[in-house]
Amino acid sequence: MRVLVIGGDGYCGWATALYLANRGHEVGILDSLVRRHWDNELCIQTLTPITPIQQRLQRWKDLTGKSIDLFVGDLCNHAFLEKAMLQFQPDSVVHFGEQRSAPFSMIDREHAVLTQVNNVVGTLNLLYVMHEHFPDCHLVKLGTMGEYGTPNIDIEEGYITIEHNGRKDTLPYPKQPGSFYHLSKVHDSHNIHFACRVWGLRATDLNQGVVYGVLTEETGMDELLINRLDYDGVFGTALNRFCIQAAIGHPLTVYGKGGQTRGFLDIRDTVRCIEIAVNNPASPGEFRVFNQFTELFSIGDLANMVQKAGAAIGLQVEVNHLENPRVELEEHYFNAKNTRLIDLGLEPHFLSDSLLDSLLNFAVKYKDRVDEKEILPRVKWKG
Ligand code: NAD
Ligand code: USQ
Repeated sequence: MRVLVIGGDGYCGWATALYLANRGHEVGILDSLVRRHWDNELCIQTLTPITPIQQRLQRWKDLTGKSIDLFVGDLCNHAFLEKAMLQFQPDSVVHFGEQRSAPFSMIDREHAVLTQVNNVVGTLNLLYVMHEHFPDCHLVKLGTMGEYGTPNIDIEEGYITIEHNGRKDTLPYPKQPGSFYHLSKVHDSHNIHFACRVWGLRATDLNQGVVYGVLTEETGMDELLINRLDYDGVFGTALNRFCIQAAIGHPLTVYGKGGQTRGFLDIRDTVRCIEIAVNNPASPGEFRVFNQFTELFSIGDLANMVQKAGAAIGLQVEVNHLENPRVELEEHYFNAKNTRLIDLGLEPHFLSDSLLDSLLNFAVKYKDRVDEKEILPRVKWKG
């Protein structure tokens, strides 16, 4: 299949583009490289030294003989997007190309607006190009588990059947997101659902949990193919941050009580889930939703696991409970379904199976690149 990976220079997108190319798909990458620009603006760097996209792709070609087409430009520029899609002629579009940090979206009005315009307008442009030129193309869109929030009932995969005043219907699951970023994903989901209903487009919304890990078979082939690994207080995510904090002897930064429970998955499962979605397209007019995570953990549990795994490799890890910069429940019920990808063949990697050690060892290898000033959170939800 011809698969266009939008956001293919980013953490999930880079690993996915190489994985799909290695499994015989014809892959293109479309990316504005804006994430590298945001890193520069915030004066932060990934733990790992990532090379420019052109160099990465040249190395991939030299190693494997496979080329990946590159389109550098902004999804929010409709004319650019239309031209790139007409040139590439995708059967599937995998869309990772958004501003994806909750803290970034909560910095101030400007960053909230930037996040929502970038994400919602980009996705809307894509829907229009698909409607006008590629009505049969399958959209695989990265959503987030955070769209649901933390309701006091079980979370279903996208839809819930409700009985009300003696009548029954299956409706989109209620959304209570926790940041302007997470809200942008809800707006996307509504727009995509509408485009499927009205224009008959086919789409899969992957409500992904927090991704951890850095190595996939392909990104581990060569130092020049290395993936990014964010650890700073804006783009770094919980478990990746904890491992890097442990590696440099910084106390782990648990926000508040640490009872916040989320869905998590290994980046090796991210790439496999995308492959499953691409190989099993939604039907015309179908807006399909999969919850894409493999295990549920509370933040406090994760900190304890990192502490234990650290001790096993000789690291003394302290756990700190910081005042929570976010507004969120710190103790709550959380039980989300995740059977649909497993039914289609996903065989999860589990955190307990040595990943923690390999992630910690990786963090130790690059620890000299860490800027300690960037560890503590610097964005507060209440401003
Ligand atoms: P990332 O920031 O590493 O990568 C995103 C890429 O998209 C970047 O290379 C960026 O330059 C590009 N991009 C952003 N806006 C663009 C635009 N308007 N036009 C073209 N390119 C654009 O993010 P990531 O961690 O790889 O996340 C990818 C997707 O997966 C996001 O949509 C995110 O919401 C979702 N997701 C990520 C995680 C996680 O833990 N990392 C968890 C759940 C969902
Ligand atoms: N947290 C800590 N300490 C830290 C970092 C985070 O306690 O040092 C807590 C947060 O308060 C939150 C939880 O860990 O309760 C998760 O935070 P996170 O920064 O790891 O993840 P989040 O902001 O939710 O966003 C990340 C990705 C986003 C994706 C989302 C999936 O950046 O793109 O959509 O995970 S989910 O969380 O399922 O919505």
